[in-house]
Amino acid sequence: MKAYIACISATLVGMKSYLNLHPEVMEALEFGAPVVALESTIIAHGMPYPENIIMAKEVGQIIRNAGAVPATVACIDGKICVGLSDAQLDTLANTPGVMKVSRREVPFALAKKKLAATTVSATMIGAHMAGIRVFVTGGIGGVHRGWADSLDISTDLIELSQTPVAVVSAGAKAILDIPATLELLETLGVPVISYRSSFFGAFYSSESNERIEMRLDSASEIAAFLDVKWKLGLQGGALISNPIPKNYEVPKDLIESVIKEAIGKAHFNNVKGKQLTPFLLSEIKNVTDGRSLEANIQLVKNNARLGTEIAIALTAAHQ
Ligand code: PSU
Ligand code: MN
Repeated sequence: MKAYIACISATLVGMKSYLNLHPEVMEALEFGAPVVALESTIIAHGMPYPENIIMAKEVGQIIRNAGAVPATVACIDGKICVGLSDAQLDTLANTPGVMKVSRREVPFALAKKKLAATTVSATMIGAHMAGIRVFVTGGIGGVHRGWADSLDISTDLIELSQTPVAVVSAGAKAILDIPATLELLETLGVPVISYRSSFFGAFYSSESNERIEMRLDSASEIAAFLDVKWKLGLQGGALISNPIPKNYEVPKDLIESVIKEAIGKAHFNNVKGKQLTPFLLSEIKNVTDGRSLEANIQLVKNNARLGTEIAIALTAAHQ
């Protein structure tokens, strides 16, 4: 028993030596105040400069105004940093060649002291190590169209099945095979909660064609759901689909032809693996004359508002 405890605490000490909490985040967590995690891939690879840094700062402000502490996650100087300074956000936003890390690359980025942006999976890992239970992104990665040939399935889905963090997302990116993404989430036992809609969000558009059974209409109901799931000891997180507000959406038919064209261009240029998602997002932005980028920014802000409400409701439930 003693050896077992020594082993566990050695693991914790080891883990903590790679974790760097921003003092504001540490203080909030110590006092049980609400904290909302944010990812950095969306900054370094998901949007161009300077829209990316403007978005990052505005989203942080939205979370603060609503009563929580924002904690962007990234790998910097050999640490998983949870909560970044403005200078660190600036560096991530405008340094060329920032690495994109998901679960498997995190140890490489730390051991080699790379400047690395965390995807949904790596951000969930950082959030969980810090003790944060709510994480806001734009749209999770999922099963790519043509998966039967490429086997390109984002590790975000596997992470959701094993790491206890709730991820607020505008459904899944429309560039994906959405029905297949939902099937795999079901197989993996990941709850998909739909906020104020009976349909799964399609990122740029508020509704995909996929119905969601578990609809909840308030942040407190979502917090209650999460509380039950975690009290039952059921492993993993949950995906909260929060549709983009209708006034900012790009209609499904319009975006679909743009997506098909972008996927064709990716094939032609042999763009694959982790380069594929950033390539498609940037192509779609160019073809829509920035309309898709504006939608992306607005949906992240919308997710930040809901994520903060959930984080507050969760801390209230635990007091
Ligand atoms: N949400 C956005 N833009 C993004 C992403 C999410 O609005 O760029 C990122 C997330 O980091 C997600 C990644 O984990 O896209 C998916 O990458 P891949 O398809 O290579 O797994
Ligand atoms: Mn992939």
